[in-house]
Amino acid sequence: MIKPFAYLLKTASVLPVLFSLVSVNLLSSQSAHTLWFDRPAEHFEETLVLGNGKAGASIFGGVATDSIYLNDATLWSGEPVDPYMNPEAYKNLPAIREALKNENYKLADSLQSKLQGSFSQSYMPLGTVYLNFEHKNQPQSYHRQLELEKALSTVTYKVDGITFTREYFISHTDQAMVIRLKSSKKATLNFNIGFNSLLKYELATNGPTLEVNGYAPYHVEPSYRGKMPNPVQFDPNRGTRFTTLFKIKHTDGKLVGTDHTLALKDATEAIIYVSIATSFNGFDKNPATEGLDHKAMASSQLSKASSKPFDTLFEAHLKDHQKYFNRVHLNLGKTTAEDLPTDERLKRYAKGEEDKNLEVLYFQYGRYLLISSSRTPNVPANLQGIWNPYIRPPWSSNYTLNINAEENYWLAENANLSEMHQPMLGFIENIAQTGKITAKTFYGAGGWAACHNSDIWAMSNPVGDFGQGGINWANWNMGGTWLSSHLWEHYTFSQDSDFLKNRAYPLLKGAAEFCLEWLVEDKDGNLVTSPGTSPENKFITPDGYQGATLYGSTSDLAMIRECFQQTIAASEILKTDAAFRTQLEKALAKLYPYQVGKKGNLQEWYHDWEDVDPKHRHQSHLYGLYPGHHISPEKTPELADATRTTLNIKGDETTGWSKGWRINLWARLLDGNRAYKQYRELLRYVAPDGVRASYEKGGGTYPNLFDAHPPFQIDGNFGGAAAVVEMLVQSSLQEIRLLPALPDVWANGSVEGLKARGNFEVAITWNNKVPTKVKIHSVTGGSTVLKHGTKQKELTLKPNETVEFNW
Ligand code: FUC
Repeated sequence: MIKPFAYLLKTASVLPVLFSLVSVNLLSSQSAHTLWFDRPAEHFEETLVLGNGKAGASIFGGVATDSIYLNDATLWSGEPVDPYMNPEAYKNLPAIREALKNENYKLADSLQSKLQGSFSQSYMPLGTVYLNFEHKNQPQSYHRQLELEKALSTVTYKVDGITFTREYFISHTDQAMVIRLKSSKKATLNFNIGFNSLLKYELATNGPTLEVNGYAPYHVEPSYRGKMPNPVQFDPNRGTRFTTLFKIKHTDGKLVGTDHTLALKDATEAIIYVSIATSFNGFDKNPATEGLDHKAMASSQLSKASSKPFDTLFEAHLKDHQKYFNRVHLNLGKTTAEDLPTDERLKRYAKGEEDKNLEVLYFQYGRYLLISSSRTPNVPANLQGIWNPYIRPPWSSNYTLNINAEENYWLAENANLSEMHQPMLGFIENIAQTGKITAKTFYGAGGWAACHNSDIWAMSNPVGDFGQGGINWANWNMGGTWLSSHLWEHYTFSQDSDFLKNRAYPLLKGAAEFCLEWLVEDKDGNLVTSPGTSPENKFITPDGYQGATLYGSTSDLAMIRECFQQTIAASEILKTDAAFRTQLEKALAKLYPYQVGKKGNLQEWYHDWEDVDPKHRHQSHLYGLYPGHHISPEKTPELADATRTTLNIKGDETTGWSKGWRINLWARLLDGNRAYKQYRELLRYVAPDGVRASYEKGGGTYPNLFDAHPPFQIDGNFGGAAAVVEMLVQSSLQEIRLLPALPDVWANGSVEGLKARGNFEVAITWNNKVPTKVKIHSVTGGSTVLKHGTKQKELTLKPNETVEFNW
């Protein structure tokens, strides 16, 4: 329990210039690391969420009934995709290219609809567990919280003078959710467990265990297709199967089982163990006929976990979680903010009040969410991480590759959670397999390609239901090109040359091969994509046509540029493929160059055309500035100016993920105050509004600190957290910039454990915006140059060597 006054006294005594970074954070840990409320959740966006990277729980913490939404990262609708779904689509390319040559954009748009395949499948809700209590009277002193450092949620309240406590965590080590219930007075704990689900399922009790067996739909239509006949299709012989087991262990009282519930009467303490398993057995295995034995897995997990006492399970859980969470400490200096429930705190902050620990909390919450949602091999965090109660979730809660899936992983390396990047890296290996067929059948090219959407089946084809999808989003085909940058980024941070050689390079090469074959010459001999689009935007031609299909879209070329540069760098490091490298270098030199438009903006289209929506949330043509590296104020000042003008034309009002991206863009433009302004806006309070949310209202943050696109979409959480790092440390394989975009309001502070390229860990203490002490730890050995302002310092360190000095 938080004691607000004790906490205030402790924080007030913290001097920001202390170099002992760890102790500073221990002192300020309460409100920088804890979410809390004085009442139960009414809405999903008020729940406190837990996850072990596979199983997820959203806890309402109700008094008479506690509802907990359960999820499993591997429970999706659908079955393996047929990548040959439109085997002759590529035959339409000559006609599209001809239309573009003739500047007939309308015809090009209509022909592009022939380059579409099926939609992705959706991430499924597993079900809701209900804990029903026999409380007759109103509760008092209600408190529920989530401690990020412990990955532990707690609910406490009093009824009739008796204190009731519930503690919840989900162990990765033991693959089980554990709930301990206690009452302060003997034999007053009375509750039963119930379950229901939007999926097909059966319930049975077996001694102290409630058993659920069910299956997911084999097909779900995306929510944005609206009302249509039969959008959710079940077949008992198709789709992913699941088993969920609940076991009650009690020291006293009496257990009573009915067909559908388990009840415990007159107990003082009890533990509920929850075990979940699905039949998902990889993207290319039929989950009904070639699936894993989910029943055996669930029961073995349950028997192992329930043979251990609560404390043993919790200690192992804590050790595992803190191995990752405790790597990074951030202190932004003295705060005067009072300790309020998290929603009140957000509302107060929205009025412009200071709350530095809320800014730290949002950053650490991003790290917490990634640890909690990204630990399943080949199954990255989706649009909602792993937390989803809807059977037709917003945008299918899928992997949206034109920004969202990648943004989820922007903090993985720099916020020192490289292990959590692995599910995404494994997923890229899968999608490169279906993507080989997509490249060939849709685009007549070698290598591999992926498009706008994907799912657990690693689908890579352009979506749209064979001609129904909007060209401005459905036909984009740079998903593989963008994804491949994650392989290179993982290498630059980890310096893992085995990974580069055996896993990354073949995939980078395949992505580059696709681009090389996809490029064609324009009338002046420049290389361009044709057809191309710019994610979700539309242009207006001089004669007034509003279209999406053109040649040489800036974002296509930006992504290809970055992909070629990274593949060239990788082949140089590996001393391989000299001939292919030369091909890439030649193509790079011939790419249609960036253009600065009449407004001083970075042109989004080949021609200097107007946009249908100049304030559009997507800004893919700025890719070279962030997440790419080929535009910067230092290396390409004119282009950096043009990106700044584009951002100013767009204005700051935008959705959650888009804001997360813009903060990073402003940080790369070295404008800390503008980045901070947008960070504050990302933390703007948004009331819970479920799937009815409309994004015209702009993005922000829900009471439980979930990002509001709106609706809830987790990418803004991750993008915002990544941007905090980008304000404090930026790096390349040659240098580390200290405090490159520090906002004025963060004039004093300290950070420890951030990662820089070259596999360095960075700690900085700063005062009046200038570093005072710096500590660099080299994990694998190597050289770098530290920079701040005009000052710089060269460093060469041995593996595992640490240096610490006054700046
Ligand atoms: C793209 C975006 C939307 C949303 C969706 C998941 O279509 O334009 O804003 O993020 O993906």
